[in-house]
Amino acid sequence: ESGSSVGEEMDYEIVGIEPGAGIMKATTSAIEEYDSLKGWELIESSSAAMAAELGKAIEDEEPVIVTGWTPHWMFAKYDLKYLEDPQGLYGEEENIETFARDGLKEDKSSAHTILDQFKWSPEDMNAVMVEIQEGAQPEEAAKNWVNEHTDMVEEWTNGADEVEDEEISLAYVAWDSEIASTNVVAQVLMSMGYDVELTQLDAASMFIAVSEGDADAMVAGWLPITHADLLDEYGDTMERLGPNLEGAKTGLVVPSYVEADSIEDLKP
Ligand code: PBE
Repeated sequence: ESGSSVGEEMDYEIVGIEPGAGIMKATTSAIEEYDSLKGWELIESSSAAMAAELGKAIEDEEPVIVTGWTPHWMFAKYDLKYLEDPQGLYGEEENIETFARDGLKEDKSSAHTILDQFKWSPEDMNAVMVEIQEGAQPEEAAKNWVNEHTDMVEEWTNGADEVEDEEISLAYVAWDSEIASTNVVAQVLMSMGYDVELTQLDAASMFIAVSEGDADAMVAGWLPITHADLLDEYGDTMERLGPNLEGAKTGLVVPSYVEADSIEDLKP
């Protein structure tokens, strides 16, 4: 075959996000496990910079490969595909799960009830993400979504009493999906009278904060694969409240014009 390979055109670089994200660990394994990724490099970046690089490459019609996930607004904005992962390193479907610190149920039962009942769909999360991407402040987009979905919010707050002068802290990571979910939950807790503090951390620090009781809860645990190591390490010292979203996914993502369908189609 003549001409440059897809890999060559991409400089054998995968555009990553924040170090510490599960998808960065999975991609490091992928580079070790797939012969087709021999010699490729995973570039540490941030979620925002990754999305910007993807957008720029698409504008220039150049090949690019990023660590991606759904729900994410970039699938609404661009024509993208996941590269097949025959070795299953990124897992199949992921759930996003809610975790509370031990004792939250006794200390702040109303918030605990709401966190336990919080559950929405990828489409719901996507709507909030798209509005933020189009320029709305996260609080504003979350407030709008909450105002337009009173039926769902009623389900989440069912059986929870309004409170006065109570504080609650939520830890999250600056992934677009978690900015959306955490702000929506914050708006609902605020509507019930809570004074909500949001703390932005990296993935491990988020698990540590909840496990040590420095944060009351988080809605950002991706399982069974993405945060499996963190669950292993900190899961015993927190309360697992179960999925708040089903049907999430992570993997290597390319614009649909890239001539590869599987990780195995890339060339070392
Ligand atoms: N993500 C988004 C995270 C979980 C949520 C896929 C970037 C991660 O890889 O840890």
